[in-house]
Amino acid sequence: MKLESITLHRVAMPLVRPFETSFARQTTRVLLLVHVRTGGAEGGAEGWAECVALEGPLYSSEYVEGAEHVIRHYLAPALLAAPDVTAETVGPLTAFVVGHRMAKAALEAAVLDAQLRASGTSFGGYFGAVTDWVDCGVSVGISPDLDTLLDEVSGYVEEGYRRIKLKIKPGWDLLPVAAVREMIGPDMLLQVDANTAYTAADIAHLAGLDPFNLVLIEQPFVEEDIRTHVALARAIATPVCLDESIVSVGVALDAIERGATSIINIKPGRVGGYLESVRIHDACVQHDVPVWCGGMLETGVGRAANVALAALPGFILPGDTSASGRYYAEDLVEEPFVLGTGEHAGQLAVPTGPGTGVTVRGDLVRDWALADPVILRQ
Ligand code: SMG
Ligand code: MG
Repeated sequence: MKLESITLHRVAMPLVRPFETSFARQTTRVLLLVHVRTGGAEGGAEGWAECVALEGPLYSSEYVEGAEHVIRHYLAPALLAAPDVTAETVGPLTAFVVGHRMAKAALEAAVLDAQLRASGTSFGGYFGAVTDWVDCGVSVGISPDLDTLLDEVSGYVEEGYRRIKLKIKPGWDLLPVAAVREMIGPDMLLQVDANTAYTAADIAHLAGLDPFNLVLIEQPFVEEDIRTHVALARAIATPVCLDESIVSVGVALDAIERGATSIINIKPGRVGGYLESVRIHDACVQHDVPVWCGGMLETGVGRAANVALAALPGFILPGDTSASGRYYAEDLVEEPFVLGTGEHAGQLAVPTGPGTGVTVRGDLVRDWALADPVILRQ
């Protein structure tokens, strides 16, 4: 396909409740949407994607304005100049730029959406989805107090979520975990995420999580520090799962072989795209390492693609693929994600339409715009 234009939309969407992690408290999701149009013989295909970078460089070094800048000045010009672009060539065509994986992932996903809409294939079909429904978990932020936390968690349990993830940090760990485990009972899947808030000096303290039978502890130490994750994995019974550290299939394999992680959180934005995500999935299946799909407070645009990815066979743990209503009163797509009922309680249906299978609501993209769209052409 020849790319005719790449349009960037910066929007701000109010969250239904504040989301607090060890690094920030968010009340609004500021995000970048990428819209591509193709020309050439196929003519007129369109694709949409969402860049998962947060407003500030707090979860990762990437952030919304930085992603917009690198797309405008480096990535988009390379793609717009290429005579033929497919999702499979976005990686090679943009490899001259170091890092900026979230920005690259958004471009790759938008091109993939256009390509698959043109051929009438769904994301799930393209990835090799093996199921029509995926198990959903929910990520619960740090609360002002235990009562508020228990209220929030019990609401999610009633809604049917199949797994609870608690955000933790020093000073907010053993007590909330104990209280939630007591409330939800011994069988409900429960895990924690520290977003790099601990250090090697906390290993003995983190062993205090072992009695609560957690599915995993996610990313307690800084992203470059594989060694301390190895030490923790040797010292505690709770499985260690890396998120921030895993930026490619090579890093994933290295971390697995060194014993730093026995479960992997796959976030397509963090690893540079859905194609690299599928490669990580395949490598993990080969090594018998379970994977699950992470979340970045996506709108329906990114969620649709994540749910399709989570339908691959290695995604055996529920993902942070929650329903639209967990985040937004009104989602950006015409088909908001709603949890199933009956045997599909706590699950989301994998979209089946061409591309992501969802339709972006142009009215909301305009209503929530933070700036005029940026239209890039060759
Ligand atoms: O999308 O439900 C979601 C959020 C899941 O906890 C979540 N994401 O480290 O895994 C993580 C965080 C990163 C984003 S925090 C704004
Ligand atoms: Mg995480």
